[in-house]
Amino acid sequence: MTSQHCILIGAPVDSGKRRAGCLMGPDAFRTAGLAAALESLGHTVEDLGNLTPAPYAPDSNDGLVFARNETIGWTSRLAQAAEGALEGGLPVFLGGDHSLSLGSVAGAANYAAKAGRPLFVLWLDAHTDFHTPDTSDSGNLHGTPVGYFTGRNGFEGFPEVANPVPQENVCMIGLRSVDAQERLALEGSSIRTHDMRHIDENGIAGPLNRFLEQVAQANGMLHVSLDVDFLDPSVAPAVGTTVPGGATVREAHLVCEILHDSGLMTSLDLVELNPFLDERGRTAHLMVDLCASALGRRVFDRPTRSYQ
Ligand code: 4U7
Ligand code: MN
Ligand code: MN
Ligand code: MN
Repeated sequence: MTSQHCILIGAPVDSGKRRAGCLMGPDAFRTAGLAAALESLGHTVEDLGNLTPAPYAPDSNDGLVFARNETIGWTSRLAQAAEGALEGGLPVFLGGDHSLSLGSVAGAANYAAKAGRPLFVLWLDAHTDFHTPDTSDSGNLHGTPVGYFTGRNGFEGFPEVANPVPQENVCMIGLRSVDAQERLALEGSSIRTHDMRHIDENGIAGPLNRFLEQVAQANGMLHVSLDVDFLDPSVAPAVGTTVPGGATVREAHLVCEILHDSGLMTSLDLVELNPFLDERGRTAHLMVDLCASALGRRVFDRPTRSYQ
């Protein structure tokens, strides 16, 4: 197994929605033993501690969009951090709500552009997060990262997206809550969307393997964004946006195991954990176990599949 240098980046982002608690996420991941789990797999681990947002103007919060300026501050800080950390290893962003991915993915895209490689994004989520601040009914920016990093309009005041991720390079798995405006925009896009019915009928490995083949053929970098609500709330209750009918524990592990075997993942977000809503740390532990699977934990070795 190839050993990696894992760079843990705490991002206690809580500005992406009104219900507080995700700011406790990074410390919950640490408490659940993330660093030790990765070290036991032979990796080296460097924990950069928790980031703070770049300076931002106070938010009045009198309009629909919540904490816009604070999220702008986080976005520029996180983009910088992602671009920098990719120089030295595999960044693992410990969220924080999903608005952190405006920055983590934009920064990964900048790094990929410098390296002359395309960036691909695997979005594991109940939601598509394809809103813009103009289309969102809730005004919660954790529903907008994919809109942002694919270069949709409506993000005035946010750092300019220098290297938008092409829609063809985005694959979503786990979907079961898509708003009308997102559906409309997705219909005119080439983002690959796999809803839970698709997983029920076909299994989860097929669509993932097809996507990974595309990444490998393009010599792409791969950013994986894992939202806690990808999982069924019965096994992962520590999330504000529970949607029944999510991935099982085994489906989620299989995704992570396949990701590891592919050798293609270059950065990872663990997002939307709200420890305030957890039951004796079970969701934090499950997320840590999934991260360990993505970095090589397995029961038995098996022949490696080639994606080239
Ligand atoms: B998450 C929602 F209306 N679409 O925009 C919205 F259903 O990062 C949910 O995936 C967004 O958890 C969920 O508020 C964002 C809603
Ligand atoms: Mn999300
Ligand atoms: Mn979600
Ligand atoms: Mn959520």
